[in-house]
Amino acid sequence: MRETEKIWMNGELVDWADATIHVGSHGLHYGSGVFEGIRCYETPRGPAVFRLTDHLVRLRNSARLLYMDIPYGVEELRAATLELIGANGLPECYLRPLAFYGYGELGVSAGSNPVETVIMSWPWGAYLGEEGQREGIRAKISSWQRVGPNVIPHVAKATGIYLNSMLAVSEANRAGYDEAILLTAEGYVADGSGENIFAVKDGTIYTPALSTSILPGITRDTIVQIAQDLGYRVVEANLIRSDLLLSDEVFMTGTAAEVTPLRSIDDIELGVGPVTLEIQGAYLDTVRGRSERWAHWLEYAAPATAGA
Ligand code: PPE
Repeated sequence: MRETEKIWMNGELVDWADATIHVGSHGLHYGSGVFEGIRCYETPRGPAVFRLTDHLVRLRNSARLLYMDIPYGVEELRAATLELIGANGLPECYLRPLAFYGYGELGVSAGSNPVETVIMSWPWGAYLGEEGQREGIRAKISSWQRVGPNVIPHVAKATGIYLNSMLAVSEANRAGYDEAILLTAEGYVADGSGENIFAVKDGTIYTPALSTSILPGITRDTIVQIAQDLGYRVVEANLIRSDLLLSDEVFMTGTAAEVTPLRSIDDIELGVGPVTLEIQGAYLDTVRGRSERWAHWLEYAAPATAGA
């Protein structure tokens, strides 16, 4: 991780090195936190955060599912995020808001612990590599099942749930693959360790429904709308692994991963196809402020320079 100057912590900007917590913090012991991953892009009108408010609303909803009251509202966190971007002065960055139960009682029940709220920002390039984004990555179906809706609410972007992702991606990496695809207990395709998944077959685009233990990805929602606007039929479907293996194209989406093609799954070659490349191009045009159609998704960090 490349260090930046400041971190926003509980209402103020502190130096990177000073953003520390006690080892007795609840969130460290039990994974009791919620977080977001957001990207700020350089655009012709200055740095713009992609769908910032939507991400912060998801953060609030994630907290609600963990009985957690974040002491800052969406509007306050929005202002804090923009302030941090200004303070660190990077044209592009990844943003990581995080709220977790802090130091107080130990023991699983977190009722009386304070909630700590932070926002970090740092430069983060292509999540699955520049080459992966261009030439596609090699994925493996995981032996680990995606956490089910009655295990941990998968619509919450909760820190503890990421042990599931960590195991899956570690298994895949150790076996020589770039990324894992997790299935539900019933065998339906859910998502990647940090991405949603799409399959293209005979010109139609398929993606697992929100009920299939997936994170309701903001990039997923973006891609559905962009693809429909480009004239594609997008269908939410229960997909099994062979649906992926017999698709014409498969790609993954996420804030960090953007749109990344899967060139093979379990060593069955798929290659990188034209629909994926068209959608990838349209997505990058959108986040980089080159599309009027979706301009409302960009939240500018420095309104003073807007239109300059
Ligand atoms: N599924 C999972 C499991 C997931 O973690 C992400 C985001 C997505 C789908 C896509 O969601 P969205 O970003 O809203 O389109 N994963 C974050 C990276 C995780 C990591 O820290 O590594 C991200 O992309 O920011």
